[in-house]
Amino acid sequence: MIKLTIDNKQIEVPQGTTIYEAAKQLGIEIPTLCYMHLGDMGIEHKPGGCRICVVEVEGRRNLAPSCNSKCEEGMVINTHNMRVLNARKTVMELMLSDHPFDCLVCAKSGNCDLQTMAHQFGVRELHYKGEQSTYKVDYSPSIIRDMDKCIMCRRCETMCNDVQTVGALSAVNRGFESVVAPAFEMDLEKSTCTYCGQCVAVCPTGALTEKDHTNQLIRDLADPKKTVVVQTAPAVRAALGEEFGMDAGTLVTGKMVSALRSLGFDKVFDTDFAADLTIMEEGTELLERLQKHLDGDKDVKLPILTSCCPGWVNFFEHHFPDMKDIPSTARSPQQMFGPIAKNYLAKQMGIKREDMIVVSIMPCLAKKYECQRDEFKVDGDPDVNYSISTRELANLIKQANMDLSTMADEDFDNPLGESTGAGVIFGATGGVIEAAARTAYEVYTGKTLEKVDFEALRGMDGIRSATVDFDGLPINIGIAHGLGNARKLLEDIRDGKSEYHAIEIMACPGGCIGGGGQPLHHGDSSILKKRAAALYREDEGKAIRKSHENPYIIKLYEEFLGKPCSELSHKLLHTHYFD
Ligand code: HC1
Ligand code: SF4
Repeated sequence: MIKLTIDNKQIEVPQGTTIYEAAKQLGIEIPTLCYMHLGDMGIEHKPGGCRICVVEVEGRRNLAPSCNSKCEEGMVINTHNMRVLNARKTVMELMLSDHPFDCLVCAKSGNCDLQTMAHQFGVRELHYKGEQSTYKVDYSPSIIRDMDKCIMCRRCETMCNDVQTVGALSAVNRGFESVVAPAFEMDLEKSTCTYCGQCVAVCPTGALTEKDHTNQLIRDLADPKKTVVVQTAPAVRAALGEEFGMDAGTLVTGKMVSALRSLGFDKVFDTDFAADLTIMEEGTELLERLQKHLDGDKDVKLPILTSCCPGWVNFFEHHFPDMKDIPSTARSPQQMFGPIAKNYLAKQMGIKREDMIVVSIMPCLAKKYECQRDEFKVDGDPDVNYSISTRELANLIKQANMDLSTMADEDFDNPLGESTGAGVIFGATGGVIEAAARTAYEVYTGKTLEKVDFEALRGMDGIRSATVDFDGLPINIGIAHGLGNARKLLEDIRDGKSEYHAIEIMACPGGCIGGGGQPLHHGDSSILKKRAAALYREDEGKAIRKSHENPYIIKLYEEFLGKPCSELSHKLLHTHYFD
């Protein structure tokens, strides 16, 4: 152990502890723009690049970056004296000398760490005039890259390479020319980017932001000729409240519904309904494949992989194209909702497809891309017109001068608003496969589950596995969240080492609750755990907790689809993948 003094407080820390960490243990927050600690993922990004976290070590000539300087015996450290404050302010001014001044219209304004810190350090004038970077803004269907605003903290690179193992972003060029970009500085859309949005979630400035669809939504809601219906993803309700000062894990389902109705949506529906539908299709596919496998059919491939996460779909299309026949062909709930709304609901409501706008509220940025994929359009008209993130919804509610915390609870509309507990838990890692297990067990065995909670499938470990007993038939289930973890399971399958019958994969750490469009959680896994717990609470409180018992799903099959995996289901609710 090492003894040292920080801001007149004594502390003892293990060898190897950084000054930044030791200060944190004392409750001293040292500002930083590049440091990032993702505890549960075992990732500590401490490049010491931004120099904002410098501290004074008494007896040393130079200030030390606290995030990558180790504590030493007897050190006496000052984290906030005038010498340190002066240095931080100078560093900030130098950073701003090559930063655009469009804060008034910047997508990150109000949420930008650089802006917040410049304000905190009292920067009121700029003493340095330097050369300005002039990169072309890169617009992809989900993410906008404006590298003039990049401060080279390289958090995005760590997220993309170390957590997600995608490798779409890395530092290129040197000195003033250096920038984080896809290989050969190609556009993100042409790279192997999955649009998971995890880089956006950790970017401290406006360099990486989501493609914002709010203005398009405002125009549609203001147009009396359009019928605008909305679906809300499972994970949104567990995080939206954070944008209004509520604690992480506060469920705001009913308040969110009333806010959406007040914003002017004609119908407020639930993606959870479509999640129940996904279970009917995907669960049937799982059982069909399993039965053929048991019958000795060598052509049948197991494990079956869930396919509802578009970041994950992008990942295997780019990185594992040889395995594209393994995932389920079931579309995601977002993309099942669209065709049901435009083919079934529109008819019930007596409106034409082209007059209906389907909007989704998603915790995810990849969903923006997913709904624009050609296979999800009919004569150029998308089944889901566009998707907005949880953060965009929060901003719109604030723009409309509503305070979510004081809103009354309201119920979703029907028929596409009724869901079971199984649909709700889709939003947390392990939830999709637990929902599938509830239905597949009962359909396969013909018995009623005594306990619908499959606790063994829950938790936050990056890779988990459990065996579920289907009345004498052991079903091996794997779960991975975060693409780095998914890669490990996929490599095992490719090497013929996988023992699983079914695997759930979600691109974002934590599943959708940790999506790139959610309120920023700064890598704090306790926030993810609270959001997951909220979804399991909502599941527990539901009268019906198994997808196949949703009365509106039963009716949908009776009135429209016939049966799961029918010809019409295949046409509207299934898809195919690309190399
Ligand atoms: Fe998800 Fe899904 S759970 S992908 O994480 O299958 O985004 O919440 O809506 O489509 O239902 C996201 C969440 C979401 C879909 C569902
Ligand atoms: Fe990498 Fe995901 Fe960002 Fe794409 S969206 S660059 S895959 S972290």
